[in-house]
Amino acid sequence: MSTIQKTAFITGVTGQDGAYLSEFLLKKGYIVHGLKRRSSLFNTDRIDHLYQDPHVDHRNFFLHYGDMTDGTNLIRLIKEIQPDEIYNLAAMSHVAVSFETPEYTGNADGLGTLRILDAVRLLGLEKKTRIYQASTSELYGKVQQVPQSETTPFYPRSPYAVAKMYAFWITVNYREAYGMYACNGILFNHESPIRGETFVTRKITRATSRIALGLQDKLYLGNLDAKRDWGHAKDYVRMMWMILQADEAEDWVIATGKTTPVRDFVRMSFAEVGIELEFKGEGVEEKGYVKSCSNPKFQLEIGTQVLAVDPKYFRPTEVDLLIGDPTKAKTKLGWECKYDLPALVKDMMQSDLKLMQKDQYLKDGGYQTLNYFE
Ligand code: NDP
Ligand code: GDR
Repeated sequence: MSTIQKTAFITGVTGQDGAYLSEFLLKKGYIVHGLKRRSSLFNTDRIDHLYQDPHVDHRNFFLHYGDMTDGTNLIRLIKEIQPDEIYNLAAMSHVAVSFETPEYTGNADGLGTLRILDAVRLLGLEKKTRIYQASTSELYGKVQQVPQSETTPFYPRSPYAVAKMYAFWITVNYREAYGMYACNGILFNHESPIRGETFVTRKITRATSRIALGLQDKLYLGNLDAKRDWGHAKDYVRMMWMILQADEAEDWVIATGKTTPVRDFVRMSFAEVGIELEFKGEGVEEKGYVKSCSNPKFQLEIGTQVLAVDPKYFRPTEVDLLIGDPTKAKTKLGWECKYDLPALVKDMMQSDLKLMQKDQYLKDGGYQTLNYFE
């Protein structure tokens, strides 16, 4: 039985989701084109295992330079690639950083989405090209109702979320105005061993590994009370693809349906290396201490302080509670999560422990290691 080989264009291919999605689509037999930014150093760590020598025949993975703020570049690329599916994952994706760079965030995350949609329209590809827009649970922002579903009203709480709200509605508008197959996946937080190092989960699993190995003394965090619905990125990229295979273009919530405070994520990460923590104090005075250490490999004394709150990580406006209702995706598309939170924490901790052991060898050999804890 012969099947027609599909072509996908992924913006944000060098990011966490772009890397997992590329792998997923290549395994499905797609030709994958990715948009990467020019940077002064290589920025392709997450996709280096997929890289193909440009001088060999029969390649199915291509990278193109470009930027979400450069409309002519996007039009030219989409014209050349003629994609069956576009996954618009590129974004300045850090909520706290968006308060520092609000105009750029609006341009890349909000107008960038318009540039993709309008390129497809301009090129007359409305009936050929399906578009996935990376929408976010940050749209819900200030808690109005839980669990949050496709019908929950939005109340964005950061320049990032406001930009993504424009992107959400312009996607809906182009679907309704021009009959385009364009969908929003409203994804709740999803993490993995290749999560960016400054998002809270990865910051925690990296620091926990470093503290256990004696490479770092303390972990500084902001709001420990924030609650997030955390899933595994591998489960979520599968859903991006499923969304574009559905008969009708719609918007979908993807979440686990469970929520956990940041403090408990810390607790679970330390538990993975046999360290039990106890928390004392409140607000900015809260601290975390070693209560017991059952793993003889790690020499942490009982009572050692390993966690402190630094108010510099507080946000001007916070999103306190996210918990998604994925009923629609489960019933209409048959989506299921393979990873629960303990499995996610285990996966991240195993990976970061290995990574930090490398740092330990380097340090023991007299080499400098990365000492950046943002
Ligand atoms: P990452 O931050 O890991 O990746 C973002 C990607 O966008 C990177 O490839 C980055 O390039 C690229 N990028 C940033 N700005 C530009 C620009 N101006 N032009 C071109 N490319 C750009 O994010 P994730 O993989 O975690 O998330 C993917 C998408 O999903 C994002 O849009 C995010 O906002 C959204 N999202 C993520 C969730 C999550 O929990 N992970 C939840 C809900 C939505 P570079 O590598 O060069 O920095
Ligand atoms: P979020 O993820 O803002 O939900 O956005 P992040 O991991 O940055 O924060 C989650 C919660 O943890 C609290 N927090 C800290 N956060 C960071 N980064 N660093 C800290 O030291 C720290 N201490 C406490 C935060 O205040 C927050 O409440 C992510 C991104 O991937 C977005 O692109 C995506 O849209 C949403 O998830 C869904």
